[in-house]
Amino acid sequence: MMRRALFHAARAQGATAPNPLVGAVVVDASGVVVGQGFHERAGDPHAETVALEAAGARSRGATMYVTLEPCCHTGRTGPCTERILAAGISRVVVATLDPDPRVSGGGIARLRAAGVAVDVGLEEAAARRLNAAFLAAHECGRVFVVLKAAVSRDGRIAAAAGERTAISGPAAARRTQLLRAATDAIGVGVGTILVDDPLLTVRDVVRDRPFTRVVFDRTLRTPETARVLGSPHGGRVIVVASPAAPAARVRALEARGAVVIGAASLDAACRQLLRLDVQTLLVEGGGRLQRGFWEAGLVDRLHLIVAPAVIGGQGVPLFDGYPLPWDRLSGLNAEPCGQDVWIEADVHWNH
Ligand code: AOF
Ligand code: ZN
Repeated sequence: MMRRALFHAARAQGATAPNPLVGAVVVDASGVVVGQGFHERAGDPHAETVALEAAGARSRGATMYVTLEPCCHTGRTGPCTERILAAGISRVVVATLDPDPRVSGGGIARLRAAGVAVDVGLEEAAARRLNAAFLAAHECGRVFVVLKAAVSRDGRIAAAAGERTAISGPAAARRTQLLRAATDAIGVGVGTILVDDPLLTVRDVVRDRPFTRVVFDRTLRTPETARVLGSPHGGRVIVVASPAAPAARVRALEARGAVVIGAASLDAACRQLLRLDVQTLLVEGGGRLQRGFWEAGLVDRLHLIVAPAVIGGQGVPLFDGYPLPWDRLSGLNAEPCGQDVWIEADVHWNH
């Protein structure tokens, strides 16, 4: 039943930020599912409410399986704990606690105080993985970093520094768009802006939340004519500069509509981005920025696309030669993607 609740929660993937993905299933005493539902987007009813409404009077005496601790606060919607009590649910099984300071154990305490049996921890690892970005926001105070890189079979990301090299195929390009659509922002280094002049937009997939493009550009070398600045329909542009960046350049980029922030380190930038409502950042390139994120221990999830091509020893190595810390990866999954292999893994830094 909890796996079923997780399945429902995942149906809103990419649509709920900054709110979590939540699913709920209501089961009566004879084991029949009488209601189920999920949270569709921030501001919409919570999963518990959706499932209870579907169950109606059959909630009385039933058990609710829910992927996140029910809330006990009045935010955009009322507290789920009170709805659960009003519906007469007698037992609640929760996958994981809600780190939101407005809840944080309070939901479970409220239900128990009212006589409801509560169990916590069923399928907890899967629930935490599903809401990794939401949890990182509340538990670490920074954006969740997803790094995507495409490499040749011999581990090169380009034929030469500063040269655009097509490595992965069309199936991977499509899947990259889906990945972009599920994140809040895409990040690239200024080198990529200077070499590729990309738009950094989400294309050919459905996305109804605003997108953010982030350029990491310490000394503000981004040209005012960069295509990313001339495409406001693609979402706002945040330029992350060093606090010492020249004020004239800051003004010039602001005049082109960019939000320029000063950050002394990538870690500081990740904290500031969260305050600007970016919960998930997809770092796509280039090699130097990717290496910077690895070295700073800031990568939370890795997507590595391995293409059949061989580039040779003169090519630019993945992560600028920084060794891939295999011992920090878990939940490794590899599957064919057109001509390529798409590898996904979680990264653990123990900090
Ligand atoms: C959700 N969906 O199904 C559940 C949530 O923005 P609000 O006012 O709706 O409140 C969001 C908080 O509610 C969120 O941080 C989490 O603590 C709690 N539970 N949120 O968006 C849901 N169950
Ligand atoms: Zn709620």
